[in-house]
Amino acid sequence: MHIEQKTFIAVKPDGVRRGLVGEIISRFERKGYKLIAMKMLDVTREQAAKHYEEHKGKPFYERLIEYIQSGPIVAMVWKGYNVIEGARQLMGVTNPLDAQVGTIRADFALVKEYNVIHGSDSPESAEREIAIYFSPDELCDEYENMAEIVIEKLDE
Ligand code: D4T
Repeated sequence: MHIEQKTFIAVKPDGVRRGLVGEIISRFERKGYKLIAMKMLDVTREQAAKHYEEHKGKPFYERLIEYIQSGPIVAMVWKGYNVIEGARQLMGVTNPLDAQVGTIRADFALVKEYNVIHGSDSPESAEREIAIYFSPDELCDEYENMAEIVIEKLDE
């Protein structure tokens, strides 16, 4: 039985400003993940606080909140086979210097404070983060993408 998951991905303000939205979407599409929701928005202080509540009190917290509100983000929900771990593979680890060459952060970012993209790190965070940015009726999960058709065949 395959593990079908959803994850919350955001192109952060630096990624939007640098014109990396298309490049990032393209990498997720080529992998076979299914885009089920997307919008551009200015993150409110309330959304930012909810999103980064686990980091409250850390030395980089205030800068993080300022950064995520420094321009519009592109918020997305992607669905697919083990997409949470797979998306983190595509992104690379938090610090671009430690990220593997070929990942988004290694290819496009210099420092962890401006690392271009966010992705959920567990099914619980995915559910929590999706709810911060999307209402359930904004998820378009009715259509079938190619990868789903292939995976269904494996399940037969
Ligand atoms: P996000 O949540 O933005 O996708 O990042 P990660 O999941 O890769 O990393 P994280 O939650 O540990 O950190 C959140 C965010 O804070 C910035 N950060 C992190 C920072 O500015 N200084 C630091 O020392 C750390 C650990 C980068 C990402």
